[in-house]
This record gives sequence, structure tokens and C-alpha cells, in this order.
Amino acid sequence: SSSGSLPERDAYGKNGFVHIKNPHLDLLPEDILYHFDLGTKTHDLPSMFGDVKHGMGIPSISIMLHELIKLLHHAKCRDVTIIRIGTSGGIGIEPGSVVITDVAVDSFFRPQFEQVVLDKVVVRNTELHKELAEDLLQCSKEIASFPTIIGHTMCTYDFYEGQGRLDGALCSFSKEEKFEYLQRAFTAGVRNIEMESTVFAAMCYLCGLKAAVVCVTLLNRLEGDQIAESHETLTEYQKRPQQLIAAYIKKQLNIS
Ligand code: R2B
Ligand code: URA
Repeated sequence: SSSGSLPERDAYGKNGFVHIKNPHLDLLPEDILYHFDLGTKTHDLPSMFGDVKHGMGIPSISIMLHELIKLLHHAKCRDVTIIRIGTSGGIGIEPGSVVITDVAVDSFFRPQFEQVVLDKVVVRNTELHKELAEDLLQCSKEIASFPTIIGHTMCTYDFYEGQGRLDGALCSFSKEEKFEYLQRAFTAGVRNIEMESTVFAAMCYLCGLKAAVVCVTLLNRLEGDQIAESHETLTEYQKRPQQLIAAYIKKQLNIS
């Protein structure tokens, strides 16, 4: 990759392998990952997980959620809270701001997700857990490290034309039309755009999971389309939702 010489890459070993900073680990005859119920002798971890890649967008997260929710069910987990964290494009807010979603909306700013089931369109609710969103906002005030707001999140099926970008391989609208659309989104209460929130909200709601969506904004879409901040800045931004959720979890567990 072009960012091979950046300091963050030092955390990784040669050939892209994850570097474990623990000299004792190599001396273990077997490493048992107790909480995952996996071990290096009992399981062929490279063949089980060596090709793990994370997808993007509604189809990827929906497949993952089907199986995660069934796993929670089979494991008889109770009172589960599930939080999607990630990146997004902001609308009219400072880059690096974190948006806690109150409702995920589609490209028409409708608070719904349309799932095609057989040959019918089933419309599902995309509201998120209000109290959880408020608790997360409160947490962000306590850590006070970066701007955080509650707002609507628009979920699209595409990163380029689907998010009104002028820099895709295809573009079938004018600059003026782009701004008019983003302006209307802002007026409708949309503060950021990403690609998973509607199906996430819909599935969690139907399955009775307390759910939140917390995404950092990498840019202000009223100012541009390209993600041009430095690798360092983007890495720092991406840590923000994790920092907020870590603070929330600590608070829930009463750890200071
Ligand atoms: C946010 O970032 C990704 C696109 O760059 C996508 O997964 C999303 O929702
Ligand atoms: N992710 C998106 O989906 N859009 C952006 O603009 C940035 C990150």
C-alpha cells in the first residue's frame, strides 16, 4: 500500500501480519483463547479465520447480522446491547465529529428499510434506541474529547453516485443538483451518510435488540467528495467512536 512508510504501519509486522508484542507467546506449546473456546492445537485457526475480510454495505452487514443474531439466540444471551461503529460522510458538520443516530433514513430521507422478500417489498422501521442514544451523548459530554451530536443518518447503496459524489466513474447530475440534494438532506435532519444503518436498525428492532449507530464523519460533504485528510488524521478520527463506546461500556460496568 502507498502508506507503507507511515508510523502506524510499524504496529504491523512484515508481510502485513499482525505483530504481537509479547515475547513469551512464542514459547507456549499451545495458546488457548479461553473466551472464544478456541486453541492453536485444537483448531486450525489459519484455515478457519485466515481469509476473514469485512464487507461493506447493506448486504454484507445483513448477512453478518442474521448469523450473529442467531448466535446470540442459541447462546441464550439476554439484555443484549449492540452498537455499530464506523465511518461516514458528514453534512454541514465539522469533520471528525461523531454522530449518534436517532433514526436511520433511506435516500429519500424516509425512516424505513425496504427489504425485498420473495417478490414483495417489505417496509421495516429503522428507529434506534432513544435512551441508549441519549446515554451515549451524555457519555461523550463526560469524555469531552471531540464534538458529538445526535442526528439522522442516511444509508445508501453506493458510495459515489448514491451519496451524490461528483468523483465516481459515473456521474449523472450537476454540481448544483448535488448541493441541492445534500442541502435537502440536511434540512430533513440528516447529519451523516453511510451504508449499513437502515438494515442494522431494522433487524435489531425486529429482534428486540437495544441498538445504536455511532459513526465518525471523515469529511464535510458540503465541502468536497474526496477523503483527503492524512492517514494520521483519519486513523485518529476512526478511534473516536471506539473511545466513546469504550467509555460507555466502562460506565455500564462501573469501571473508572
Ligand atoms: C462507511 O464507510 C464505508 C464506505 O467507505 C461503508 O461501509 C460505510 O458505511
Ligand atoms: N463512508 C461513507 O459511506 N461515506 C463517506 O463519505 C465516508 C465514509
